[in-house]
Amino acid sequence: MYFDTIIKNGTVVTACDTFQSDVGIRGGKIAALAASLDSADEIIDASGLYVMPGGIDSHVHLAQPSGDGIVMADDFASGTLSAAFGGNTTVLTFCMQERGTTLRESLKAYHAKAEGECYIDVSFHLVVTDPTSYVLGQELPALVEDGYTSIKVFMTYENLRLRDDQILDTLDSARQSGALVMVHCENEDAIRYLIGKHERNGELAPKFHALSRPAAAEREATHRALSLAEIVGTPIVIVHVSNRQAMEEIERARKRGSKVAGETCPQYLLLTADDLDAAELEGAKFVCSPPPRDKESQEACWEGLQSGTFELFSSDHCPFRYDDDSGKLNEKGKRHFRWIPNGIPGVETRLPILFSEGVSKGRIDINRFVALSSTNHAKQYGLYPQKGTIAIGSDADITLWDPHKQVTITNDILHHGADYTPYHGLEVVGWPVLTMLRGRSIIREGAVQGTLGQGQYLRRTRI
Ligand code: DUC
Ligand code: ZN
Ligand code: ZN
Repeated sequence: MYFDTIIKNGTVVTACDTFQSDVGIRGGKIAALAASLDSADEIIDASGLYVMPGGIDSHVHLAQPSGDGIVMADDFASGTLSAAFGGNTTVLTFCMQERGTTLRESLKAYHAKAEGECYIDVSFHLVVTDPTSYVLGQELPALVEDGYTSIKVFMTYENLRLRDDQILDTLDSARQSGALVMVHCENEDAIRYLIGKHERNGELAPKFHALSRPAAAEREATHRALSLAEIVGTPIVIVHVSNRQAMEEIERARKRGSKVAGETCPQYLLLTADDLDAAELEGAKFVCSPPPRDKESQEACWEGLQSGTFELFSSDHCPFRYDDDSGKLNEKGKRHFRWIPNGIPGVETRLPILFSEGVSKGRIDINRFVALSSTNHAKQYGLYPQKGTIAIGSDADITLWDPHKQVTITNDILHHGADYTPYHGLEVVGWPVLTMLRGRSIIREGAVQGTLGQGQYLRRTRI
């Protein structure tokens, strides 16, 4: 058999197996796995490298309007390029419904932003902020049919949050149409109470962001989201879990029979609330929600990645520039933590961090790495087996990984639009050396080989 490309001499890794095999690619798909393949237009030597399914990051924010003169640091072009440099071949981003508009209107705007602007494949989660009877009764069922099979709801932020009755209605609509609901769990009323208290005390530095969003506010909302989902009888994903108390809520709900997936992110493994207390206003670089906690919480999150409390490891890439009037240090943000935009960059560093801190340091094995960073995302969000594995018939979305390459993370080696990385100075072992999308190299040895617009929009199936 003749192939377009053969990847030779590599070690293929999937979520369950590790084996020596050549990979034959034809028409953008994996066409053969065999001990030795020879005839192809191009032969790529993968000696000493892992041949893994491309990373799938199912929690990425790109080009979201952020109001008040704040601008997200990545659009679809820079965000998907940065993701590709980090070994990813698919990102799932958010399409944010603005209150007073419909989901279709929001989708039109996001498709216009993404069209022709992506280096890798993308698909959108729908953020429901205005669950009218039209949105839940008419739009959502039709959109699920059209392949928009996941939605996100917020329990915090005044302009985004849903009340419990709205969450119940949204969960019910999702149950009927087969959509999966992701929930941002933090108790808005408790947070507003604490923000008010800090304000009255004149406590306005970045570190008070973390103090106004304690683990108890996350735990309570996690418990409530799980209870509401149990009452409706529909599966949910608890996103960006930061601490043990919230994890225990997930585990308890599972013991009661609920179908719930858990997600955690690099910031909860490597950062703590102390980072928000850095000198001057440097702490603003680490403002995200839920905030990073403490060393014990980091340990808990590792345990969750090992034990299965978490199936998903995502970046929650939500980039803002630091030293910029339209970013973290906007005029109001310099004076009050409340106005520092929430979110940190991380789409390019997610895989190296999980590999280095997880696999190289012996906390997880390489198959668990693939499951947490690719396969489970594809399964959870209706892309499997087209994406997320190395199997005959799957898209040839492949990352070649050098397990020994040592890299010190600094912002100048990254390709996102932010002017900093929260992981500055981190030394990692293991780095992607080639990212291939549907059989075409996009990034090879640190150089761009792909073209803008080669990424496609992915319709997804119900799970
Ligand atoms: N939630 C997210 O999922 N990302 C960034 C900010 C937030 O609150
Ligand atoms: Zn969130
Ligand atoms: Zn997010």
